[in-house]
Amino acid sequence: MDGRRPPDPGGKGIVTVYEHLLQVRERRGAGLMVLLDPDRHDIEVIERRALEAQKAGCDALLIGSSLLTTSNFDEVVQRTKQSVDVPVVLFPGGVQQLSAHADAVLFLSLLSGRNPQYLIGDHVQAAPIVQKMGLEAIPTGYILVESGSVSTVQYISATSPIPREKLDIAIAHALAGEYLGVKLIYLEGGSGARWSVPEDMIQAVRDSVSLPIIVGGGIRSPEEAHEKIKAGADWVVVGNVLEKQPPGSSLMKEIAGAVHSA
Ligand code: 1GP
Repeated sequence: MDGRRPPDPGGKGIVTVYEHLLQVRERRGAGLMVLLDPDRHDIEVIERRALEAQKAGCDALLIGSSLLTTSNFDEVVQRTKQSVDVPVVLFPGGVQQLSAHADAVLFLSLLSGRNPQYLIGDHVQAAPIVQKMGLEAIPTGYILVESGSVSTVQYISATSPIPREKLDIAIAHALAGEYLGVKLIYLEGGSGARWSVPEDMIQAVRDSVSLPIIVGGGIRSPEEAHEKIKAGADWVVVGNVLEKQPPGSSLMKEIAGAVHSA
C-alpha cells in the first residue's frame, strides 16, 4: 500500500483500486471501463463524457493516449477526477502521462513486444515518479493483438502484435506475465481497431491463466462487448466508438448493460 486512499464506491472499506476492480467483478460479473483520450477532445468534452460514463454505469475511467500531443494532461486528470466518483485510472502511453490526481496507474509492460523501452525502460523512469506521487501501481501485462491494420500503439512502440490465429503464442505471453507477477492481463486490439480481439483467443487465455483479463480495442456494440465477456473477459474497455456519439446517445448505457448482464 502506498498510503493513499482511493475511492470507496461501495462503502465497503475497499482501499485499493485493484481491490475495487475485483469487487466489481464479483458483484456485477464483469465491468466496463471507458477510455478518455486527452488528444481527441477539449477538457470540457472529456469532463462531460466522464460524467456521462458514470451515469451510464461504467465502473472505472481510463485516461491515456498512445501519442500524447496535448500539454494539459495533468489538468485533464484533475478535472476528470473532480467530476466523478468512479476510480480514475491512468493508461499511459509514456512516462509523461502520469498525474498525482489519478487514483491508480496501469503499470503496463508491453509483453507482446521485444522493445526494451516498453518492457522495462520507461518503467525505470516512471517508478520513482509514481512513488513520489503516491499513485497505486497496478502491474499489467499488455498484449497487443493483430487487428486488421497497423494500430497507433503498434507503430509508436515499434513492436509486432500477436497474429490473431496464434492462440498458443497469446497463451504463452499471458502465462509468462502471470509467472512474472503481473496482476492483470490486457488483451489489446488498439484504439479504433478494425477487428477486436477474437473470442477464441480470449477463451484460450482465460483457460490458461488465473489473472483477471481486460479486453479492449475496436469494440463498438453491446453485442460485441457481451461476446468478449462471455468468452472470458472480466473487463471491457471502450473508447473510440463513444467519442463519435452525439450528446444524449444511449450507446454507453447499452454497452454497460450488456457487460453487466453477461
Ligand atoms: C484502446 O482498448 C482501448 O487502447 C479502447 O479501444 O478506442 O477502440 O474502444 P477503442
